Amino acid sequence: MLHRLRGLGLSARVFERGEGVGGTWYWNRYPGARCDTESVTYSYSFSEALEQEWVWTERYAPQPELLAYANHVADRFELRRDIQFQTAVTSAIYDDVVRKWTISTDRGEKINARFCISAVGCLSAAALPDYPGLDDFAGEWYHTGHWPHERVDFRGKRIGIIGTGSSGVQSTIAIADEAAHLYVFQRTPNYSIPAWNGPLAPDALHAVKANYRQWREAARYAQIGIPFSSNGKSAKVASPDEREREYEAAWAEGGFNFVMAYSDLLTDLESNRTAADFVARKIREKVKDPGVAELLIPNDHPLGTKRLCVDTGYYETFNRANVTLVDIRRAPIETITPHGLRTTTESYDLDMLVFATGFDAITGPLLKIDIRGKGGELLQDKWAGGPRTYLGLTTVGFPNFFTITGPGSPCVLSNMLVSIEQHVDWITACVEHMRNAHFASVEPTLEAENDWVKTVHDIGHTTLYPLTNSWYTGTNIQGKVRMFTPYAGGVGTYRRVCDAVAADGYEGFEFTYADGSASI
Ligand code: N01
Repeated sequence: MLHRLRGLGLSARVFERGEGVGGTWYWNRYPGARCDTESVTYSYSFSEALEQEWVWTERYAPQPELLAYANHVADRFELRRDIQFQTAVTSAIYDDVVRKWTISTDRGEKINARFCISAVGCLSAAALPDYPGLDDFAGEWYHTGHWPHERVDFRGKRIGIIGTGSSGVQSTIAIADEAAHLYVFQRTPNYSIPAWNGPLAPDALHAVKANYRQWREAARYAQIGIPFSSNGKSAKVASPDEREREYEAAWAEGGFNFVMAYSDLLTDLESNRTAADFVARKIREKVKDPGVAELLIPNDHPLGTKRLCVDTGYYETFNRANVTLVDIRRAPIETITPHGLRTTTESYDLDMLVFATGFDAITGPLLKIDIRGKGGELLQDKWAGGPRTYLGLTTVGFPNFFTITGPGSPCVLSNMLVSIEQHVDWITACVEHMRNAHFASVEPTLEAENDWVKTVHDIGHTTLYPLTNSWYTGTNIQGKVRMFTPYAGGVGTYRRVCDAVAADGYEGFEFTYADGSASI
C-alpha cells in the first residue's frame, strides 16, 4: 500500500507495533511455523523483477524465510523510511468539518491524514484463555502468536500445549522432537491434510517463473486465490471407486486442494461426509493406538469448516513415546497450577505451557483501536451486531477509511497475498479517481452497504461454514456475535464485482467535494 501511495505521489506513513516488518511472520515465530500456501503463490506479484529474483527454497516456506522475504521487499522498495516501528495506533478519529482523520499513537503523537487505511490483519489479536492460576505458574509460558525472538529451549522439559488448530499442529510436531514429554491438550480435533513439504526443485521454480504472469492471473480468478480448481463434480453422485481415486489423488497432491477435490465439499453435508470419512481412514492408518486415532478424528464439524490444517507428520507424532494426547473435551482444564495444570480428572506436572489458542479474528485487531467516524460514532458500536461493510473495504459513516482484507471480503478464505494486492490496487485506483475529480471524501451509501451485507450473508449460508463453531464464526471469543463474515463467493467473483463497481463510476459510493457538496 505504501509503495502504491508513493507511486501516486502522495505522502504516507505506516505505523507498526512490531520492531520490524512481516506482520504475521514477525509475530508467529513458534517452532515449525510455515505457510501452508505454496510459496510461489503466497508471494507478491506487483513487481516482476521481485518475483524473478527471489528464490524460494521449499514448497511451503518456513517462517524465517517468509520474514526474510518481507525484509527484502521492505529494503528493495525502500519502505522503511516511511514506517514507524514500535508504535501502536490507539485511535483514529474523523473530523467531519475538515474531512481529515487524526491518528493517535501510544507514543503520544497525533497525525492528520486525508485517508486512513487499516492493514491490521485478520489474525493478529492473540486470544488467551482465562484459566485461573496462570499468574502463579512457575514455569515458562508462551502464546504462538507472540513467540519470543530468542530461541526457546524445550530440551529435557515437560511441556503442555493447549490448542490443535494450525499453530498447535505445526508446533506440536516441532516441540515433540525436542521435549522430554509433550502433552497435547485437545478440545476439538481438526482435520489436517499432508503438505508433502520438501525442497523446491530449481526446475520447478523455474517453470513457474517462466510463466509467472499466467500463474498469477490464474490465482487472481481462482476460488481461493490459489491456481487450482475442482473437477466441477458433486462428490455424492460419484461412485465410491471414483471418489476413492479422486481423494487419493488430492491427498497425494497435499494441502488445501484436498477440499477442492469435488465442487460441493463445502456446500453439501453428504458430499462433505465422504471426504471426512476418507480422512478418518487415513488417520486410523497413521496412528498406531486405535483409541488415540479415534480421539484425533473430528466428529463435530464438516471437513474444512474450521480452517483446514496442513502438516508434515502431525498424526505420526502421536506414535511417539514422548507424546500424550489429552482429551480436554471429556475432562476440561480446571486451573493452571504453579507446577502444571489440573483437569477435572487429573493433574499434570509441566515445566512449560504453550498456548496455541488462536485469535480474536477478522474484526478483533481493528476493534481494539478506538475508531470514530462522523458524529463521533464508534466503530465498535456500529459493528456491535457484527461487521457491516460495503465490499469489505469501506463502511458507512467512516469516510476515507479503507480496510485491507476487511470483513465482507474473501479475506481469510483466500490466499492472503492475492487478496491484499487486490485491495491495495482497488484502494489506490479509488484514491487516484478522487484526486483526479477533486473529491475530498468518499463513503458508501447505506443502500449499497445493506445490499452487500445481505449478499455476504446469503452466499455464506449456501456453504457449510456457518454450521460450525470456529474463529470464522467468532464463537472462539466469549461475547462475540456469532456471524460468518467473510465473502464466500470466491476470490475471482469478488474481484469481478469490485472491478465492475469501479468501472461503473464507483457505484454505491458517494463522493463529496471540499465545500461539502456531493457529486451526482
Ligand atoms: O488458532 P485456531 P491457530 N481451552 O483458532 C483451542 C492461521 N494460521 O492459531 O476448536 C482449550 O485455529 C481451540 O479449540 P476449539 C490459519 O488461518 C496459518 O491455530 O475452540 N482449547 C483450537 O484447537 C489458522 O486457522 C498458519 O475447541 C482452546 C485452538 O485452540 C489461524 O491462523 C499457521 C481454548 C485454536 O486454533 C488460527 O490458527 C498458523 C481453551 N480455552 C495459523 N481456546 C499457516 O499458514 C482455544 N482453544 C500454516
